[in-house]
Amino acid sequence: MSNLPHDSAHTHVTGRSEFVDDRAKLSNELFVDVLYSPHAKAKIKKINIDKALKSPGVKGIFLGKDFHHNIWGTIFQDQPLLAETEVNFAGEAIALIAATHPDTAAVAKALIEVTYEVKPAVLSVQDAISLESFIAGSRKIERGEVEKALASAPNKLENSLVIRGADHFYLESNVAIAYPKEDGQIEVHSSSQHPTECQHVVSHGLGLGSKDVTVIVKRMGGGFGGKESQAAPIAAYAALVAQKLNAPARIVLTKDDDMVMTGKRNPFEVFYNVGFDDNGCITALDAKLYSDGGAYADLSTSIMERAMLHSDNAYYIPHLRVTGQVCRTNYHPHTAFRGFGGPKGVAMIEKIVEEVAHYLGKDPLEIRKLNCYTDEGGRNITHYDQVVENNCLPRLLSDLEKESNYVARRKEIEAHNIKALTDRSLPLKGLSLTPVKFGISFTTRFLNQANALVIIHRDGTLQATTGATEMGQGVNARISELIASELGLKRSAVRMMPTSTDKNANTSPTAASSGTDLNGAAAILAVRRIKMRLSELALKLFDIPESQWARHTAGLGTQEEVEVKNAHLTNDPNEGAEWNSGIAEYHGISFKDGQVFSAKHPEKRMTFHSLIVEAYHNRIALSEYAHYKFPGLSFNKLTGKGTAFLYFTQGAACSEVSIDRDTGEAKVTRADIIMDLGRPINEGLDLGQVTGAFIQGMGWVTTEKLFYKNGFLLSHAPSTYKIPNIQDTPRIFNVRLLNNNENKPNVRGTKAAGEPPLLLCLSVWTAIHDAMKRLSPYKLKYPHMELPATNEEILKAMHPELFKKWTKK
Ligand code: MTE
Ligand code: QUE
Ligand code: MOS
Repeated sequence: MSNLPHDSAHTHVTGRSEFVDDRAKLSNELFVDVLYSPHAKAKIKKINIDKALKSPGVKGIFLGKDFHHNIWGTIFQDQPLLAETEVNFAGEAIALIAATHPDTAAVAKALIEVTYEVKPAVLSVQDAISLESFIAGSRKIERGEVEKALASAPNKLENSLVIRGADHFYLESNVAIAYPKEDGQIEVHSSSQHPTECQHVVSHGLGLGSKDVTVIVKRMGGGFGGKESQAAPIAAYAALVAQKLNAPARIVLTKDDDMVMTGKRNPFEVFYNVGFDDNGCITALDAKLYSDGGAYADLSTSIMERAMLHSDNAYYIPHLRVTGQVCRTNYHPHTAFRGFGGPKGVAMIEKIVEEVAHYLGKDPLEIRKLNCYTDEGGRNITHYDQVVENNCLPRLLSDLEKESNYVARRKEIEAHNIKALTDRSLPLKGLSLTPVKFGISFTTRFLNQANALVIIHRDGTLQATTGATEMGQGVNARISELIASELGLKRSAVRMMPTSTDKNANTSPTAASSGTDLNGAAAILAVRRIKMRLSELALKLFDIPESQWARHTAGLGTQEEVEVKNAHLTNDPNEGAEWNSGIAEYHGISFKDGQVFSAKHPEKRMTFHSLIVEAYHNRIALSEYAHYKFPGLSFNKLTGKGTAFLYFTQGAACSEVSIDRDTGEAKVTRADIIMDLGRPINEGLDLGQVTGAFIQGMGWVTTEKLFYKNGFLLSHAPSTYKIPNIQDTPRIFNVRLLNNNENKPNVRGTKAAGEPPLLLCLSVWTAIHDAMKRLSPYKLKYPHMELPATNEEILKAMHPELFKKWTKK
């Protein structure tokens, strides 16, 4: 384990990191602007581009008909690249304007005349349900006898929860530059988590073979799921202009346009019936999940599936039925966002736990511990029949209870809130501790594969590429560290090169937190094959006087070459080493600190560089390519049963909030987090992911609220959309990693860190409820609030009578 800085830290902070729009402008380059619909639903009766075409500096205007295939979609191909006859959301692209300058493009855009016939739009999950406006069918995952268990439960609660969306708010908006190359080829530089998807959408859209489209992703200025599917049409827009006008074409969305055009985290509405005994042991749960998919399918069905698979979170619920239905509305197609469906499923069950505790007058932590998955009594099997291996949850709960000083603080807060009831100048305080268990793997099995290419140059430095894309999470730092460590080199000896579809094809999106797990494993397999050959060579060289080595003699043609077997290309991840126990060793040869030596006779040694030079002169291949897939996945989407995940990343957070009585503002005054990330590759990067994800999640559950008017997003800039800033972070913020050496299935015993800690933000949301519980209206009734619990939402809960006249129904 290391603690090296992010490989781009120094170029980021000095402004020298290259993002797509930093690429120098070519002299004939064109700028592409997008005209989109202001209406959520309308028929397009006419598009008149005549005036716009005559505008100075305009080189072309393109419509849906200009694409070879005007259709795309990640799971279902249901979405036009450019709307032709109808628009189904406000922000849906209709026309592309190619001009010599962004300003001239904007002038021309205003001259395009679109005649709409505005239609009634579906603008809520409720409306979609009553109109049966759905995307794909309803899904169900079920265990036990839910009806019976509910009927016989001593206590029952029935309720619902509204969960709203959130914008990804990556710093770099969607962007692409397409270069026309000889013989009809196109090269696209994109800010995408999924270059292969961009390649496919571009080639299909333009009527080219994939062989003629290369998509390159050097890095993103953040993705967070927002650039998993939705970067692809942007790439296609640039590519279309480049193809039609035979000139480089650059499209750079403004923040406002990006926010209006692209989908967000899916809003959800969930309905549940829960049965529990007098101790608070949950015996039955019947949950119905509805999500707002927006106008097109995008990834919403997979997101729903993950929500259903996370409706248990950390709890064993013997009789559990969860159904899921994606609704079709007239909002931008909602999409992947850190956690995918997980946060929605977990929000529901954590709210249920809080309600059960409130109903029984118990501390919610007691209910959590009581229902937590344990290895005893068969209470370690999920509703989809996967065994929870390496279960750290009980330990996380009890460790964090101690470390956060939960019991004492609970008492203090109780005493404080009693004072606050009579002294309104005091804030209300709340405390909550929530766990997370997040399954690592794509639930779509075929996506759980990756490939890597590793190259050793003759000076002993390396380049590597995989299908993984760098979005700030540090996947390049981690993979280069894995490669370097196998060869006993410093990380700085390995350069990760831009992700490119001409080197790594048929890749999956860098998503589901599995970027390092999948691509890092492929990279290790590749480097181990080279290492196998190098080890055999070293073993043989140690018995040959150096004067006879090929580098000295080969020029004269006098020396026999050392023959080395080509490492057999199996797909066994354990090739030569326990996956979990670290570095592989072959032929008793060790690689350490830039040296290669016999483990038994360490005096027999040479430098790594020297070995590489010798390998070259003996005509030994110094590059390798490998493919890797997660083993053991058996989830069946039809039955909703099986091993869906390679393992679970787990964690727990304890948050304290302080609520201003006049403004409803909730401040997180303290947060304590323990995360189980197995055996980290780079602890600093992992702590960064945990901290960042938690704060990003805090925004979702507190201040980030999307305001729409007739389906058009009004809050499309930081002035109206409030993400957390540095003052919003907890003043006391203790984050540590659990020491866990037992994650056998994954590369080096690590656990993915990207998404799981986001779900810990729910402790903030439940802590806000915890504070509200002290107020008189909520002695018996649970203080139901939406997610996010914005200042307004909290004020409304504090003073329901004052808000009556503004509240519908
Ligand atoms: N961290 C940063 N800095 N920027 C990002 O865009 N995306 C998150 C997470 N951490 C993201 C991030 C999401 S949604 C995922 S799925 C993972 O990173 C993807 O990368 P990984 O699989 O390499 O962890
Ligand atoms: C988590 C994810 C994804 C997922 C499933 C998860 C994801 C994703 C897909 C997906 C599914 C079907 C497809 C496809 C992608 O599934 O990011 O192209 O045909 O893209 O559990 O993050
Ligand atoms: Mo992350 S939501 O899987 O890109």
